[in-house]
Amino acid sequence: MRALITGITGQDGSYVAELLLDKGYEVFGVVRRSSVKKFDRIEPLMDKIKLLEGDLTDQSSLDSVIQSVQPDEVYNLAAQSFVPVSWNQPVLTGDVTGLGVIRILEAIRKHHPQAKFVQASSSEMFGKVRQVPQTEKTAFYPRSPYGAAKVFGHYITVNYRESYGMFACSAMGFNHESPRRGLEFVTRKVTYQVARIKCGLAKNLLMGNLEAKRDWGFAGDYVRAMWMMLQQPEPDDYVLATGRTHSVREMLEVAFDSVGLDWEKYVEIDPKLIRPAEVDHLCGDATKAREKLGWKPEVSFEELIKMMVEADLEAVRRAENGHAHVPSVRNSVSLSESLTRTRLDPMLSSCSVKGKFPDGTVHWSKS
Ligand code: NDP
Ligand code: GDR
Repeated sequence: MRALITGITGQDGSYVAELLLDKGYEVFGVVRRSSVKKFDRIEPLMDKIKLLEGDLTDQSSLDSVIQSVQPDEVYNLAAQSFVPVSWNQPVLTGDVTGLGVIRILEAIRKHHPQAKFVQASSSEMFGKVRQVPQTEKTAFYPRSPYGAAKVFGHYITVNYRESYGMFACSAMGFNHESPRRGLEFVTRKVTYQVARIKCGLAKNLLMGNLEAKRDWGFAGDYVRAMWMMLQQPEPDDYVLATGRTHSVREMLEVAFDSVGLDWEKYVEIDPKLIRPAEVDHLCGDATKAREKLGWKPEVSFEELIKMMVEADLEAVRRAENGHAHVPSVRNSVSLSESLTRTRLDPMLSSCSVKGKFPDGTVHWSKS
């Protein structure tokens, strides 16, 4: 079997690639050209996967990729995925995260229509939620350019399935995290800074809205569900969620508690990190995925946050011992910085892979 993954350099892309290689797939990834290579997450897989240049904003590159690979399965994970950036770069976000979906679907329709396709849709589509918990049938009310672009991506996936009979599925994913999460997302921002505080390298943590609630799961569990969706006799859409919700405040508590610290002594609110419009309360109902796919998430919220803190502690300690470079990520990220700092991850980009964490994720040391 041949699989093509867009966004293979991202968090989910690296987990999907690993999963499919384990299952004996031939794995191809689409990467965009950049002056600095950002292959850190897939470094251990580099001799087993094939990378092709392409960009979701460029139809001709996607046409060529589909024509040359002729994949059995396509995982469309590429996106401008950081919500705050979508207010700063709304047109780019619409182009990549929204129109990018139709470009890849068009490439498949024209050049290899039998390929099975899964779109990484998002709980951000539910936004100002109309119903708790959210199911596949809950009405959408996106609260950011990112959420609106994902609504387009979702509906165009459904439309290509219904218009052309394509095997196109939408994975309506709630927040999923891991030690490979980008440093700008709230869980990783917290676990990384907790590790630095514990090691005496930082004194405080600036945060935005602590009352927002998210349904957080482990990325490894969610990519397994995407694969399961493509093994079904019929294409369909599935909510992927744990069904449990926690506030950012609770997440802080778990993260600081895990290293014996009191979060209230370190956390300060920076009003600049509050979003123009917030998604207050996400909680997914994954009954359909459980009943039809036989899927259920295996890592609990507490296990997830502890796993991330542990991984960050190990990385920071290795750095302290001179085995790796510690990023001097400034704690006081201003709004403009947070809006423009898309995926700056200096630790990961300046390090090479030296081994694996207990969850199978890679860790890093100075190259
Ligand atoms: P990441 O931000 O970690 O990865 C995004 C990927 O998209 C990167 O590989 C990036 O490449 C690539 N990309 C960005 N722009 C382009 C472009 N113009 N052309 C080609 N590739 C591009 O995201 P995640 O792995 O966390 O998420 C994967 C997908 O799932 C995304 O679509 C996201 O919106 C969606 N999603 C994620 C959830 C989560 O909680 N993680 C929940 C719901 C949906 P590069 O390395 O070059 O920047
Ligand atoms: P989200 O994830 O916007 O849900 O999108 P993120 O981790 O960025 O924010 C979650 C919640 O935490 C609040 N928050 C902060 N967030 C960040 N990043 N930094 C902070 O300092 C901070 N303080 C409080 C936010 O306001 C928000 O309520 C993620 C992405 O992966 C999307 O691509 C994906 O589609 C959705 O999850 C489901």
